[in-house]
Amino acid sequence: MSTMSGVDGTRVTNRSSYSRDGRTPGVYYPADPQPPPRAHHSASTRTRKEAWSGLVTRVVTSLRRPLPRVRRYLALLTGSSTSAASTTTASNTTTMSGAKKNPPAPALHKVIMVGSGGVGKSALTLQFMYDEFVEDYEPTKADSYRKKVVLDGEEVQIDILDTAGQEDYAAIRDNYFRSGEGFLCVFSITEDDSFQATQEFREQILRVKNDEHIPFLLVGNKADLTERRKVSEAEAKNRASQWGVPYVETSAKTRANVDKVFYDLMREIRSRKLEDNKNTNGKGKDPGKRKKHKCCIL
Ligand SMILES: Nc1nc2c(ncn2[C@@H]2O[C@H](COP(=O)(O)OP(=O)(O)O)[C@@H](O)[C@H]2O)c(=O)[nH]1
Ligand SMILES: [Mg+2]
Repeated sequence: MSTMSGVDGTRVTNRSSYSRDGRTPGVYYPADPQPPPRAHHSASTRTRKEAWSGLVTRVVTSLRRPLPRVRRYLALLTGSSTSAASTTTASNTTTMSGAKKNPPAPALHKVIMVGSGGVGKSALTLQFMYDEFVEDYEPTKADSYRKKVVLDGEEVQIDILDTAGQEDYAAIRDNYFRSGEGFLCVFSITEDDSFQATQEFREQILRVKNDEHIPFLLVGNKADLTERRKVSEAEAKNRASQWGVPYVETSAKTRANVDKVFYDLMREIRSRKLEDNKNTNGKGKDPGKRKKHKCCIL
């Protein structure tokens, strides 16, 4: 092995022996009329066939490297192609959609409290909402409350409209009723007038909703005041069965059956919505056919 300096001063290292004229193959000497042929072009070291096959190999290798990436991009763009590409696409979609999609909002069930003043509509609502019995609640105040609850393992929201006072104006009252999906019709077992008034509330609701199967519970409140009872359980049950609705006695004071009336009503609303959905999907009967209550113009 020897080391020589080339014309430009760069070091040239040659492991082969010198050629006969003492020059190193592959090195250009300015005295030459033509640069000498490059060593690998020499027919003596490599045949023409080998040169071609080497060139083809290099081209194929350089093309092969970016191909998988190009193929993957194409697959993403067209949504098709190789199994590897479709697996990537599918898993990306799942991840991306899983991360982007918001969880569905819990179902909202709208409940309306109706009944004469002083029967305990607000006391029942506040007991259900905040677990407390309010002795002196503002009698003329109408309020709406919303709470997340778990109904048979499913998280739902209940919206309670506690009506009062304004329902004297028919237009306002009708608007309230129209927005309701279910009704708790409350009377006090200590006051017969409040029991009689339930008949009118029922009629108003049926007229506005035009649906005699609207989710509805008859509620006899103040059940703790047994010594002051004026409305018998049998009488109330009889009316409820005439209407085809459940009758439940409650006490906002002791909390007896408070949760029950709200949860039972939500269950009715929920199954009613499911039934309506089935009907609108064309699998059941026409929801209009269920509405049997007719307006009577006198
Ligand atoms: N003992 C007893 N008193 C009740 C009960 N529910 C309500 N009250 C009382 O009855 C009064 C009227 O109740 P309120 O909820 O304001 O009636 P609303 O007008 O229907 O909303 C209040 O003084 C309450 O404390 C109950 O279940 N038992
Ligand atoms: Mg009230």
